[in-house]
Amino acid sequence: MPTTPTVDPRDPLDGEYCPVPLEFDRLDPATALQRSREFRDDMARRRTVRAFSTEDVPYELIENAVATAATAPSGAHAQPWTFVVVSDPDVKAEVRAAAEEEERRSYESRMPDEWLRALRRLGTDDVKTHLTDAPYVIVAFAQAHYVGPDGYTRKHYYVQESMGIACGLLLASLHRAGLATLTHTPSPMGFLRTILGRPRNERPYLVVPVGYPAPDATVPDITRKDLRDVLVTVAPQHPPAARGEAVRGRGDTARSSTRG
Ligand code: IYR
Repeated sequence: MPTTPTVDPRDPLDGEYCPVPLEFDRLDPATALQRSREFRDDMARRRTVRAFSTEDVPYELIENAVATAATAPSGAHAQPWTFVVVSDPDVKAEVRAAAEEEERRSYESRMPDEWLRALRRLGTDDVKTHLTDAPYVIVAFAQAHYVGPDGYTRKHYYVQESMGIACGLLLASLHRAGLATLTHTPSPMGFLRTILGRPRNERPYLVVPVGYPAPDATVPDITRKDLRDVLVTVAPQHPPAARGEAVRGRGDTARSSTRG
């Protein structure tokens, strides 16, 4: 018989399963299709922007994006994230100076040639004007552990995955609100914890400058992969007798098919 772990009152994740009815809106097929297409087409217009206008943006758009990010699923529902929204010009300048110092070293000597070659078509370098031009810089921190007020600690699970999903939602919300973003990862970025005064259990995960694009902003001429190159379906074959006969498409395995 497995032993039932005792509930530790110091641990907010400890507790029994208390089921409540699911609230779920079943969409009619036409509405579902329309919403799905609209979201797909809108997200396809998102571009990573590196040149920002200094024009302010409504704070509520930022707040809503963080609230949306915080709806992400997370390991054991631990919600292991903190989003620090920086608009103070002095703090942005401090972050920029520290980021540029690290990036200078990276571009000059830390990044191997292969990496530098992969970045060439993106037009990046060690000058990070976006960190001071963009009216908001959101820094997402990942909490490796829970730390209670009494010093009680417990590991968080699937932190990388949880953070990735949350930041994806953050970017989607900001884009839907008509704002431009940059997913920026200065490396290493430990300096952010110090500058922003975050506790030791938090690691910087992603820096997201947010604002309107500069009027003369440019983006690289790059394309996204074709759906056929990223989507593999494993669907029943028709007629059923044909099952087991592989239908091969691009990038397929013998067990899968490109048929939807
Ligand atoms: N962190 C550097 C380099 C960089 C790395 C990748 I991977 C990118 O997609 C873009 C940039 C920088 O921010 O410039």
